[in-house]
Formats: sequence, C-alpha cells, structure tokens
Amino acid sequence: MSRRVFSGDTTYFPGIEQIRYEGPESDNPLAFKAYDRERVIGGKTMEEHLRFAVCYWHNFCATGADPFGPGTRELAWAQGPDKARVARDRMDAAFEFFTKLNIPFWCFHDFDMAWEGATIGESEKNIQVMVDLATERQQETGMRLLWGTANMFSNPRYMNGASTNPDFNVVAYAASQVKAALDATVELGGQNYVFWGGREGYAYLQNTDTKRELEHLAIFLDKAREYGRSIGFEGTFLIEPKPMEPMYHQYDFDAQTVIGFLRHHGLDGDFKLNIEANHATLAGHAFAHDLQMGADAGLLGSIDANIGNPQNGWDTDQFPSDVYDTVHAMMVVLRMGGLGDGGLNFDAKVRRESTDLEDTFIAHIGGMDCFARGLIIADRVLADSRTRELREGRYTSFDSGDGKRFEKGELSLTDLRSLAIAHGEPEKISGKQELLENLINDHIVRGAS
Ligand code: XLS
Ligand code: CA
Ligand code: CA
Repeated sequence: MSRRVFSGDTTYFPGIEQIRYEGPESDNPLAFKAYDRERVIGGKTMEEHLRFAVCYWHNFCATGADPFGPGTRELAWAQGPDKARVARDRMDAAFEFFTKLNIPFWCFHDFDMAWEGATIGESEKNIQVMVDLATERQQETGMRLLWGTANMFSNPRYMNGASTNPDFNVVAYAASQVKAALDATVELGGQNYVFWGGREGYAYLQNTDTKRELEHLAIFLDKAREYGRSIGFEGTFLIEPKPMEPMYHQYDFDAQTVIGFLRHHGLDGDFKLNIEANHATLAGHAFAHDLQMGADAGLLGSIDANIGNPQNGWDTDQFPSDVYDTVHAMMVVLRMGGLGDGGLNFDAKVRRESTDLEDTFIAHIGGMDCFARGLIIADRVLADSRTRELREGRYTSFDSGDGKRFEKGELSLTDLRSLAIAHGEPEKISGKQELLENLINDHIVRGAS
C-alpha cells in the first residue's frame, strides 16, 4: 500500500510520479533499488526500522546560496512578496514532495515552516496559521511529524547565543520561541522536539562566563521540559551535539559531553540525543562512535543522517552515499533494539551545482537506499555468529570467577595486585580487527539484495 500523493492547485514536481521500489537491477534513477518499505527484516518492515524523515529547511527554503555567491535554484513555490502566500505554497510543495517520495515523516523549524513577524504575537499567529494548514495536510496524507524545533541562530538578536546569551532579554526572547515551537510540535503530534544550540557557545573566552552560561542552558532546558509536559508533550526532547560552526566553540560538543551534561542536571529522564553524522565527524569521531556512546547511555534518540566531506572541516550536509558508514551505523541501531520513536532525518541538501528539479528526489532516493543497504547488511553481519564471538569472546574473563567479582566491585586494588602476582604475565590475545573488517566487507560484497 502506498501513501496517497498530495496534489494542491499547482503541481510543483511535474512529471515525477510516486517513487517505487524496482529492485537492484533497475536503472531508473527515480526508483528505489534497495528500500522496499514493506520488506520485513528481523520482524519489522524497512519503513518501521528506518523511520525516514524529510527536512523542511534544506529542501523547500534553501536555494544553494553560499558565502561566495547567491542561490542557484529557483523555487517555484517561493515567488512574490506575500509571505503568507509563499508559506502556503511552500507547504503544498513540501507535502507533494513527501508523498511522492512516500516517506513517513517530516521535520521543521518554526521559521522555515512559518515566517517571523514584527512582534512575538505576530510570529505566534503566523505559526498557528501554518500549523492549521499542516494539520489538514497530515490528515489528508497520513504524514507524521518526527520533530519540530525553533531556529534560534539565524536572527541577529541571537549573535551572542540564545539560552546562553549574556543578556537576559535575549534569553527570554528565545524562551518565547521555544514555547511557540513546542505548542506547534504538540498540535502536530510531533514525536520529538529538538534543541540544536547553534549559537550556544562562545567566540572569545575572556569575555565569557562559561560556568554561568552552562547553568543558564540547564535552567532553560528544564523550563522547556516543564512547559512541554504541561501541554501534553509525551515525546522525547533531543539535544543535537555539534562541536563548532557557527560558534568557535559550542557547548554541546559531542555525544559524551551532552550525556554528562544531561546527567549532571537531572535531564536524562526526558532528554536524549539527536546524533548527526556530520557533527560527529567534525568532533573528530566516527559517526558510529557517537551513535554508540548514545546507545550505551540509553540516550540515543534520533539521527540526522547527513554526512560531511572528509577533506574539509565544514558542515556540508551531504546526503549519505557511503554504504560502509551506514552498515556501521545500523549495527549500532540494531544492537540497541531499534530507534524507538526516533528516526533518520535527512538534514541534507543537494549540492549548489545540482540544479535540476529531480535532483532533490534523486538525492533522497540515494540516501534511503544507502541506509536500506546498511540495514540489510548490518542485519546479516550481526546474524553471522562470528561477529558476536569475536566481540563478546574478548570479555569472557569477566563472565565468571575473579573477573566477575571485579565487575561487581568486590575486589580491592590490593586484591587485584595479589591476583596479578598469582597469574603472572598475561598472555597476548589478538583483537582480530582485520578479521572483522574482512568479514564485514565480505557481507557488503555479497550484496544487499
Ligand atoms: C545545523 C543543524 C540544524 C539542526 C536543527 O548544523 O544540523 O539543522 O539539525 O536546527
Ligand atoms: Ca549539520
Ligand atoms: Ca542536524
């Protein structure tokens, strides 16, 4: 069964039909080769495993502008001075795109879905107009909201931070935005709410009281939690770590930093992590590393599935195209038992040079197929008994006897010294890294069909 394609008065993607699975032999660029949404793997359909989302901002707002030149794409739905009209047309285009791609979820920022007014009251009205329209569109199409968020980094008022701004007036302003974005998320049945602290950090240490700013961040998140729960938000609050860009240093540096912060402030019962591949690599980690840190802490909530460019240090927000990477990511997700109410959001944009209307479809199809292949192969790698043996086998000395007593905290440092003397020099035990690498590659080469 397929989702019904939304079509408003205008068709923004003429000539593009709903994207279907045609299998690995197909050479149709507008078909899935691996993502067969109803195919069952390990008891769940691919759609249920992967929970893909399209983001609003990169696809329906951005035109490809960069610091060196203007946009290269014309958006048919974003023409004219009437902001309300543009926002409505944009939403029609978005729902046509979502349903033609046949993807289950979407994500928004307040001021890419709506437009900012001259006052807080006006902005709230604008958001409400768009929430009403989105509610209708969701009902017509069956689309669901993975997460909502507030953009507290573009407006110049946030140049010194939002909730960590040294000026209380800005902190209060940011709170007004989070309140409205939470209201919108709840009304649209959003399953998560994201905080990405784009400007929550600093540029210069000597004019910044980092201790005070971090305390303000914790109070702000606590108040957002309190408000969200009071209006019936039952979903998960997510923090999206990123080490830098736009700020020289951002407080939510990486998964482990955020985990420590959440636990320190007692926020870990309501907040989890939204791990973005590109942000993990900017922090000097592999994507799978940050996923694993989140999973180990029971705090991996959701994923932004875009990647960076290994040759430079920017957030390039590219669509995933590396199967090796998605295999490793999906191994973490499968071992964790799935993404729960989280999902895989393509916070990704087509390249500035990709100017055909179909390119955004092709990019999503490629990203979805890349993760579908990652899922199929990860499932096979994990089902291969050698994988578990090679990992778990390394820890068997802790499964019984003194190793087990150590894990229970029953042995003192002096006890350990005596045991070390009794056992003598430990034998060298191979880590077998190359064997595991070969095993994973063998499964990749055997194919993802
Ligand atoms: C920017 C972030 C942003 C968040 C949502 O680097 O990825 O897009 O996901 O505000
Ligand atoms: Ca990013
Ligand atoms: Ca992101």
